Amino acid sequence: ADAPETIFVERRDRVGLITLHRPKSLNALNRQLAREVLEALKAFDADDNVGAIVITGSARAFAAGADIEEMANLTFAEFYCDDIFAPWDELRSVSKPIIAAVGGYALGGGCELALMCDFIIAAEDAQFGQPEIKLGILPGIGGSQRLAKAVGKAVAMDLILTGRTIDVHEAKAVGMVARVVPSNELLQTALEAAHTIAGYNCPAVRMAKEAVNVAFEASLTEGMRHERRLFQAAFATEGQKEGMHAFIAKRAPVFRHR
Ligand code: CO8
Repeated sequence: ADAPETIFVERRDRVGLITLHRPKSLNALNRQLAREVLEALKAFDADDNVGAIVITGSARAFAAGADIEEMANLTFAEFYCDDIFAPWDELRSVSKPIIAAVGGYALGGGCELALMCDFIIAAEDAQFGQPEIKLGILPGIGGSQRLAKAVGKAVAMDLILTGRTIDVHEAKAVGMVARVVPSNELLQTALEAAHTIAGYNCPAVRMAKEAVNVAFEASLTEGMRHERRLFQAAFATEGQKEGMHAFIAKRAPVFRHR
C-alpha cells in the first residue's frame, strides 16, 4: 500500500499511534483520511506487537469535522451510491482498545470519531460539538446515536439541535470524556493508558471491550449472558492462570502476548 499522506502512523512500544495530519483544514475528515485511518487501524488490529491504539490530532484540532469543501456539492444520489462515510463504520470491527486523545476542536465528524473510540482523554483546551445543524445537515457517522447513548437524550438534543460547542469541563461532567489533563500532558497520558492496557492479558482485554460494547446493543439479560460466557472463556487463556498464580505467589504477572 502507498504511504499515508493525511496521517502519521507509528508504533511506540506496544501501542499503535495514529496522528491525524491535515493541518490546513484542521484535520477535516475527507475520503482519503478515512481510508488511511481505517487501513492503519486494521493493520494494528492484526499486529501481535500492538496491544492498544491511540488516535490523536494536533494541539489546535483533533478534527473539525467532515471536509465541508469535499461534501458541499454532492447530491443525494452521489452520496447514496458512493457512501463516502462507509469506511468509518468499519472502526467498530477493531477488537483492540482505541483511545482518542483530544486537544482543541472535536467538532461534527471529529466529535463523532472521538465518540467512536473506546474512551476519550481530553486536554484542558478541548472543545466538543455537533455543529452540523448550522450547515443545514445533521450528524452522519453515528453522532446522534452514540451521543444519545453516552450522555442521554437531553444533552444530546441540546448539542445536536443548537449546534453549540462545549468546553472540556462540561464534556467531562456529562460523561463524554473519561479524563481531563493539562494540554502538554495529553499524548503522554493517552500513551501511558494504552501502554497499561497493552500489558494485560490480550484476549481478556478484547473480551472486556466486547462485553462493554454489548451493553449498548442488547438487553440486560442478553448482556449478562454474554458477559458470563466471556468470563468463563477467560479461564481458557494462559493469561488468567498467570494473573492468578502471580497474585498468589505475590509476584508481578508477566502476560505473554498471544
Ligand atoms: N472542512 C473543511 N475545511 C475546514 C473545516 C472542515 N470541517 N474546518 C475548518 N476548515 C478549514 C477552514 O476552511 C480554514 O481553511 P483556510 O485557511 O483555507 O481558510 C482552516 O481550516 C482553518 O479554519 P478557520 O480559519 O475557520 O479557523 P478558526 O480558528 O477561525 O475556526 C473552527 C475554527 C471554529 C473549527 C472553524 O474552522 C469551523 O467552524 N469549522 C467547521 C466546523 C464544522 O462545521 N464541522 C462540522 C462539519 S460537517 C460534519 O462533520 C458532518 C458529519 C458527518 C459525518 C462525518 C464523516 C467524516
